[in-house]
Amino acid sequence: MRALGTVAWAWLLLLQQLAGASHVVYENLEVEATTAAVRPSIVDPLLRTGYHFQPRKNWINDPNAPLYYKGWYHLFYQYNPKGAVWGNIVWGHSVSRDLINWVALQPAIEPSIPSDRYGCWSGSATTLADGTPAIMYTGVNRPDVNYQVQNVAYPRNRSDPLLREWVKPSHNPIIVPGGGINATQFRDPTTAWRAAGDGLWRLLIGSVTEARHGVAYVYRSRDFRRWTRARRPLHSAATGMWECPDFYPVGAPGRRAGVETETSAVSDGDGGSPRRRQQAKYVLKNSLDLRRYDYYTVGTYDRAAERYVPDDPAGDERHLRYDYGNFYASKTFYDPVKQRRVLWGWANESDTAADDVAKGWAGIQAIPRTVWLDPSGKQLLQWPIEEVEALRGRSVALKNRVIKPGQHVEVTGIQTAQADVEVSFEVSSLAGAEALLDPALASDAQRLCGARGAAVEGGVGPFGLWVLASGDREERTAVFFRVFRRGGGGGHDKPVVLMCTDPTKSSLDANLYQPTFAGFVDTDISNGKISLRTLIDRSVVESFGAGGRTCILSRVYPSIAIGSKARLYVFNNGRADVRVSRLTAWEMKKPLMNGA
Ligand SMILES: *[C@@H]1O[C@H](CO)[C@@H](O)[C@H](O)[C@H]1NC(C)=O
Ligand SMILES: *[C@@H]1O[C@H](CO)[C@@H](O)[C@H](O)[C@H]1NC(C)=O
Ligand SMILES: *[C@H]1O[C@@H](CO)[C@H](O)[C@@H](O)[C@@H]1NC(C)=O
Repeated sequence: MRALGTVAWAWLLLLQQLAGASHVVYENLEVEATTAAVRPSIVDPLLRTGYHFQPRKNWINDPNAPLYYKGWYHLFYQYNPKGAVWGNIVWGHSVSRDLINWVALQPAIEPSIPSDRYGCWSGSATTLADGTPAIMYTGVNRPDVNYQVQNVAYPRNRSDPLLREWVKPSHNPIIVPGGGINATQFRDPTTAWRAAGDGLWRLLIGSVTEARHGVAYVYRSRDFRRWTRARRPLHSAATGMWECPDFYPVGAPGRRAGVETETSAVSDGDGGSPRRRQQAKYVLKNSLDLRRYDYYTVGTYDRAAERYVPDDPAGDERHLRYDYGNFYASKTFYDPVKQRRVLWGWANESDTAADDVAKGWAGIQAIPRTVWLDPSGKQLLQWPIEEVEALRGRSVALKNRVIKPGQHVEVTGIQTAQADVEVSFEVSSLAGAEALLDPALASDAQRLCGARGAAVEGGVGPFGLWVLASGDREERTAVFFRVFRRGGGGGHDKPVVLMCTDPTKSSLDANLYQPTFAGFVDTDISNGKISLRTLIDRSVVESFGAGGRTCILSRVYPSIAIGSKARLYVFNNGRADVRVSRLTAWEMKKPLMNGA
């Protein structure tokens, strides 16, 4: 935000006005969404998010084709211009200088040709050799069935840094299902890459086989126009339909710098020698339609065989997740400005569709995250992009504060409905950790957290934060850790750390989808130390455990803990003392957000 020059700001403000005007036009076309509401939403207007990405109103889902072009970040997204439920999908389009302040433009892609008449669904951007971005997306071309084909679109005016208009060439569609592919399950093309010296582009399309295996098909092309399917898919696993595949190289373990998707035909570019590229690890992510979560593995890309091999042979079953909460249809892009890989993901609402209609909006994007390979090489680390820190305002801190068993401490002095909290905990002793004897719970974080929620006293933990809490703490969302030891291991096993978000007391309204969300944290807690960062944004609680090893985004709708009534506490419901070595909480300002 601070980096923005005056000229850029003038631009943003002008665009903001233009964008506002365009929304007025839509209002006339709108089916009177609000008259359908028979009762006001239980969701208070103050629960609309302050700094998470949202259009001014209506429904959004998948982030599409994130890219950087001539000084601007672009985000496209599945958007219903006519209401707050899924339908009438077009590609919403917003631009930003810093990934934090956003200005909405006219939709970039709308149904207009035979091969997208009944839907313009998700897709990705590829930067071609001459620097032009191309968008590949899924079109629906039949009214009766969701028959899916892939289309391409190019900017009308390459000199326009805002890429306001997109042209669909007449040779669309450029990929149609065939050769046994189920045409209703064939979508979400990835960013294309050129890996080998053969000069061919490659991309993936998500699908499912007759045997119900999720599959990522490889298509190749010399000219970005005629595409041929490779004989074998890049990868496949017994999980049901793969939506929104994402496939990208990552740097060496522990190296935060991202690696650009290979797009130059000569493979000796700035990514190093072909040999070094061969050794680079890759990530394959798929959005599992059946489970509605995003799963990934780390592995290698065998260019000769055009196959991806996960490092962990059980990886496809072990199910590492980007986020153990509400986070789906995600997509990364390489940011050439800061040389990092940035992850966007969609978080839906947890209220009812009737509430969404009544409140007029549904869906947000999670705060963009920088992703890189953990030093162990086994998983990714994720951290909110540094730009979000420009929104930090007034702050308060706690230092060296011991929280005794059963105690809690309120963090006072700032409003915490819209806040960023960083805390370092230190557990006095791990000796009292509960034994984890039930194998069904030991392998299922979600069930474990459901059985041992924040209110169930433990040995080491539960300890953590109560956020969006009411003054009497009747209402609160707990974000916490709990440490276990495995039974029968002779006491030498590494302690098991569970991270959990428990929203079961987040609202007095019982009519909400409020499951506990949890993941294990692969961290060494033998020195007793663990950190937590939580981005609180009115109806969003987005948490990063142990430096981004485990992430959980949860949507909550307090009835009391709204606006200035929202409070923040540190709690300890275990039998071991927990020291807060340091806690800093910042109020978060509101950025420009699409004219809202
Ligand atoms: C293309 O975009 C540039 C930069 O916005 C603008 O100056 C120019 O007039 C545009 N050209 C056309 C044909 O619209
Ligand atoms: C294609 O997928 C749809 C949706 O899952 C399913 O109902 C249909 O039976 C499938 N068709 C074939 C030929 O497998
Ligand atoms: C988000 O909403 C909840 C509650 O309606 C559903 O259970 C989830 O499946 C849904 N998530 C996605 C990704 O659609």
